[in-house]
Amino acid sequence: MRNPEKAARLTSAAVAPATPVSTLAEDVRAGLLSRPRWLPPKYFYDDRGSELFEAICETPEYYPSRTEAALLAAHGREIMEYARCDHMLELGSGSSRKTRHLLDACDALSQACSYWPFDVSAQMMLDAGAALVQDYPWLDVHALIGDYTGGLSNLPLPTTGRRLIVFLGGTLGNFEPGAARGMLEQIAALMRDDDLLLLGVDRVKDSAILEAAYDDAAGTTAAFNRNVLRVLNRELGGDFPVDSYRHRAVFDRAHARIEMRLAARHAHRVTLAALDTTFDIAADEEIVTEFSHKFTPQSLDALLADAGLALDRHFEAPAGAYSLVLARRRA
Ligand code: AVJ
Repeated sequence: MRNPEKAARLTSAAVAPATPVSTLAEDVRAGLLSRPRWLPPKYFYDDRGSELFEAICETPEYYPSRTEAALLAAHGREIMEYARCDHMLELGSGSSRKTRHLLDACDALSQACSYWPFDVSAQMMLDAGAALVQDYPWLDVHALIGDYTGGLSNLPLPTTGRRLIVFLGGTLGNFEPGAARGMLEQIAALMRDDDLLLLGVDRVKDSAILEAAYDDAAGTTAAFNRNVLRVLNRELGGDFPVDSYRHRAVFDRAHARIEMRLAARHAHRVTLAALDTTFDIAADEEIVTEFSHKFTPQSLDALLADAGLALDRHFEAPAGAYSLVLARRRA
C-alpha cells in the first residue's frame, strides 16, 4: 500500500491533440451544409447537457448505464484480479461513478493502481478525482484534460507497469464503423502484451426497446437532444427556434444503430452570426444529432479483430442485453 502522506495524489495535465480536432464552428458549418444535415453528438455535453444525460440514466427506459453498472458490480473483482493493472486509463471518464466498482475491487484485493481519467470536462474530473483520493487512500489520480477524438499518442502515461484501458458507457457506439475501428487501433497502440482493454457496448435487440430507451416518456432525451440547438445559439450567436423541433429516435436495423434526429415542425430560416451564415430549414426537415451503434457478439468480434484486438473475456447481461468485454492485443 502507498504512503498516504504522499503529497499530490491528485494531479491534472492538459493533453494536446495528436491530430487536429475541428472546432465547433467548423463542425457546425460542415454538418449543417450537408444532406442530411448533421451535428456531432459531442456538443450535447455542456453543463445542462451533462445534467440531462445523468437524468436520462435515471429514466426507466434507458437501461444501458444501469445494466453496465450491474455487470461491473458483479464482475469487478474478477476483472481486476485478472488485469492486475498498475495503471488504469479511462476514456471519457465523466463522473467516474461506474469506475468505483473497479476501484472497490482493487480495495478488496489490496491491489493498488493509479487512475488516469481522460475527459474534456476538467471540473467534473477534478471534483470526481478529489472524492476518489479521499475514498481510496492508496489511489493516485492523474486527470488528463483533452479530447480523445484528437488521438491518444500524446498521453503522458508511465512507460512501465501493466495498463488497463477502460472505455465504458457504450460511447464507442457513437463512432461510425470506420472511426470506431480507428479509435480501437489507437487504443491497441497503447497496449503491450500484458495490457487489457475493458469495453462496454450495447447490444442489438428489439426495436421497440431500443427506441424507447432513446425516447423516454418523460421527454428527458428529447430535452437532451434539443439542448444542442441551445449550445449553438449560445456559442455561435444562433437563433434556432428550439421548441420548433421534434425529437425522433429511430432504430436503423440495416446499420444496427439508433439515429437521433431533430425534425422541424415548420419551415424557417436560421442565422448563425458567428458563421455569418443562414440556413433555410424546410418543414419536417431533419438534422441527425447522434448515431448509437449496437453490436452482436459477431460484429463486436469482427470490429475488435479489424483493430488488431482479440476478445479475451465476455461478460454478458441477462438476455444478452449489454456486453462488457476484456480484449487484448492480438498476437
Ligand atoms: C453516453 C453516448 C453512450 O449513445 O447511449 C443517451 C448518449 N444519447 N441517450 C448513448 C445518449 C441518448 C449515450 N452515450
